[in-house]
Amino acid sequence: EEFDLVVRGGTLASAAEVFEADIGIRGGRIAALGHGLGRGREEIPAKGMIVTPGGLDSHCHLEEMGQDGTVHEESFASGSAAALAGGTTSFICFLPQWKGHSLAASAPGYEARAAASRADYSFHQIITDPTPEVMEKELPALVARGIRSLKVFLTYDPLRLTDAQFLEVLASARRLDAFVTVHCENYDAIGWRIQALLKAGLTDPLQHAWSRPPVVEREATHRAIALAELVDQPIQVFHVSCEEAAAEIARARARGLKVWGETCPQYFTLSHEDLTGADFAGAKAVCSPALREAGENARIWRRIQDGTLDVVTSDHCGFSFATQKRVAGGSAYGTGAAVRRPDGMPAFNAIPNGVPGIETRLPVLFSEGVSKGRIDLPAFVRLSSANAAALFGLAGRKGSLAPGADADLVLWDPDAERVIRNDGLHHAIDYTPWKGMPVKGWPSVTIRRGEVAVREGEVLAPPGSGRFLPRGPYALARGRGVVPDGFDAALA
Ligand code: DUC
Ligand code: ZN
Ligand code: ZN
Ligand code: ZN
Repeated sequence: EEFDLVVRGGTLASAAEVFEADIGIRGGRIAALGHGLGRGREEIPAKGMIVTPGGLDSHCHLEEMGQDGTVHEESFASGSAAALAGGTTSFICFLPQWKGHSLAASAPGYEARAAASRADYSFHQIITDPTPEVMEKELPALVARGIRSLKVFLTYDPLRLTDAQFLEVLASARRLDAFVTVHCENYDAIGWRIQALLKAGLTDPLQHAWSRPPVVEREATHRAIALAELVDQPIQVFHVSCEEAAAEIARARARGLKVWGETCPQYFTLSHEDLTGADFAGAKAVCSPALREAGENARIWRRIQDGTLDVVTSDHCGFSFATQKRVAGGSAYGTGAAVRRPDGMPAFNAIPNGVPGIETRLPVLFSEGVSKGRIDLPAFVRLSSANAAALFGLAGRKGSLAPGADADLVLWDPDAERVIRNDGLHHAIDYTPWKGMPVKGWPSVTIRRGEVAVREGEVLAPPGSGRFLPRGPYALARGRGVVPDGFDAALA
C-alpha cells in the first residue's frame, strides 16, 4: 500500500537515539520507519537533513484576556504560524480564571477562538480563585473534556494564590488526576522591594530584576515543593531562571519527589545587560522571573545538562514595544500601581512582563545547544517535545518518531546560518529580544500530522487546521502514594 508521504533518507533524532531511515506516513501518522520504504504519493528528500519530532511548547500565552479587558496581541492565527515556522507543531496555552468569577465566565469565547490555530493545541487551566464551586463542579467537567493540567501563580496581584489556596488546588488535582504547574516567586517580598525601589526613585527596566532577585524565586520554589510533598502531588516548576531555584528541584528529585523543572531560552541566553539600553529598550526583556546576571546562563545550561531542567518552553507572552511595553498597566502581568515617570514611560513595575519567543525557541535551543556542542540531538528532542509530552499526557502521540505517533516532523538544515531579525519572524509582536543573534541550524520544513505546514519560511497551514488535543489520565501525574500518618484518608 502506498504511503501518503515519505520523508526519505534523513538522519532521524528521537528522544533516545540518532539513526538513518525513511519515514512512511499514512492518515497523518507515522506508519513505518526503515530503509528503502515503498513509494509515497508525495516524497520529501531529506538527505543531509536532521529530522526531529515537531516541537511541543507546553507554556505559551496567546490571546489571553485579562480581567481588565486587555487581550494579548498575539492571536491564535499569528502565534501558531510563528510556532510552525520555528518547528513547533503543538502547544499548550492558558485558560484564564478571573478572581471572583467562575471558569466559564472568565474566558468568554476563548476555546472557540483557539480553534483558529494552525498548530495542535491544548490548555492549562489557570486557577486564581479555588472556590468549592469551581474545584468541585467546574473543574471535574473540564478534566473530563481532556483539559488535565492547572497553572497557579504564587505572585501577581490579580493571579496569586495564598499557600492555603495552593494546598486546595493541589488536593483537588490529586482527586481529579490532574497535573499542577507553578509560577514560583514570593509575592510579599516582591511587593516590598518594589515599594522600596520606587520610593528611592529607582524606576528603570533594570530595577525590575532588582525587585525580584533569585532568593525570591528560590524561596517560593522551596515552598511550592514542600506544599506539594505534603499533598503527595507531582508538580512542574515553571520557568526556572537561576541555579538557586534549580538546586531546590535537584534536591527534591534526589529525595524521590515527583518534581520537574522547566526553563526558557531567555534564561540561558539573556541577562541584566538586555534590561538596559537607550530609549527604554530594556523594557523589551522584562519578564518574570527576571533575567539574571550573565554568569547565570552557564549555570542554567549545567542544570539542563544534568537533567534537573528537562523541558524548554518559550513562555511566549508577547507585548509590542511601541504599543504595550512603553505603556503603564497594560496587563495582568505587572505588579502594583501603574506608575508613570516624568519621561512618560512606565516605572519598571508597570511594564507588562513577558517576551515573545514561540518561533525562536527551537532555533535558539538547536544553535546554542546542539550546534555549540552543549547537548546532543536526543537531548534536544527530550527538551523540545518528548519530556513535555510525557509530563502532560501526550506521550506516544507527540514528541515521538515511533509508528503510531502523529506525523509531526521538522527537517533541520544543520548548516543553515542566519542572524535573527524581527522582520523574518511570523509573530505579531514588533520586536524580538534575540535580534542580531547568529544561529546555526534552522527548520526548513515543518510537517504537522502528515501535511507540509511550512516550507522554507512560507506558512502553508491555514488557520483552523490545528486540532484540540484532549488528554486522558496517565500515571506520571499521580502521586507516589506516600502520605505519612494515614492522612491519605483525609485527602480522598
Ligand atoms: N511571566 C512572564 O514573563 N509573562 C507571563 C507570565 C509570567 O509568569
Ligand atoms: Zn535508507
Ligand atoms: Zn509564570
Ligand atoms: Zn507564562
